[in-house]
Amino acid sequence: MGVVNVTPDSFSDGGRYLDHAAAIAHGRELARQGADIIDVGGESTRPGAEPVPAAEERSRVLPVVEGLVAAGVRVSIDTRKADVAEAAVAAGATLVNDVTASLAEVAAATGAGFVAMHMRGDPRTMQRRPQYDDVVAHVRDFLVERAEAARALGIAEVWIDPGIGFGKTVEHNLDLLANLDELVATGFPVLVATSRKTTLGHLAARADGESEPRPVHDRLEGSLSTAAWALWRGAGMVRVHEVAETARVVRKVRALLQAAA
Ligand code: HH2
Repeated sequence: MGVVNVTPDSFSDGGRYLDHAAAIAHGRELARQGADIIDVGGESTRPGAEPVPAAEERSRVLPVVEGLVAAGVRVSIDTRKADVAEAAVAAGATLVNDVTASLAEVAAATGAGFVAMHMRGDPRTMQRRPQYDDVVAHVRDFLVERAEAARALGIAEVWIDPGIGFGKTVEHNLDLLANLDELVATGFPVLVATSRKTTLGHLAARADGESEPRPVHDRLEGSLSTAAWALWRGAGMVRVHEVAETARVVRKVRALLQAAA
């Protein structure tokens, strides 16, 4: 899954694809590089982000969804709002990627697939001292409950996603990645999105013995190594900004998994 953020303020590519033509060209390029799905979003959910009015979000994403669908690209809509999801599916999107895990009814009514992601709180406040007794069990139980509810509504394609960075400390995120098999064991296909996130800056500093976390544009190795890790541990999809590099890694991981089978 390749990311196209049609926003001025996304944490890693804000402002680069606010122009519709630039966003469509970028999405087409990511598809050419090997993305099976392009995830189009019109509202940043980075920590501290302010919500965007629905009309503004619709006007950012709908022309991009239409342009990509017309080019034969499979599109998912990354939104927290029912009316944005509905309009995007009407424009040809076939997957509702919902960081609040609350839009299953919209997906069911429109015939789209559904991604249920775990987030604690909302983006404005979620990084204020998040705490869990057992983050892996908490996230797994929440996702299974949402995914089963989505299935009960008749949705055939239901993904679960631990929501790396959404109301979680670096240790929580690493714990979730280390125990991904607990999510895989639920039987629902697992989507993992670590690409360029803060935890990777800390992971790189820890692994490489550096005192400062790596900045956002210096996290490619972290993105690739966590994508490889996630796929090896059984994830079915990774959501990434750097598709060409990830696609090359995915092919190697697949070959290794086949050799090990
Ligand atoms: N992360 C982001 C956005 N959407 N969707 C899913 N399913 N899982 C994720 O972890 C996830 C997501 C945040 O990344 P990005 O879109 O690059 O940044 P921003 O929210 O600042 O636009």
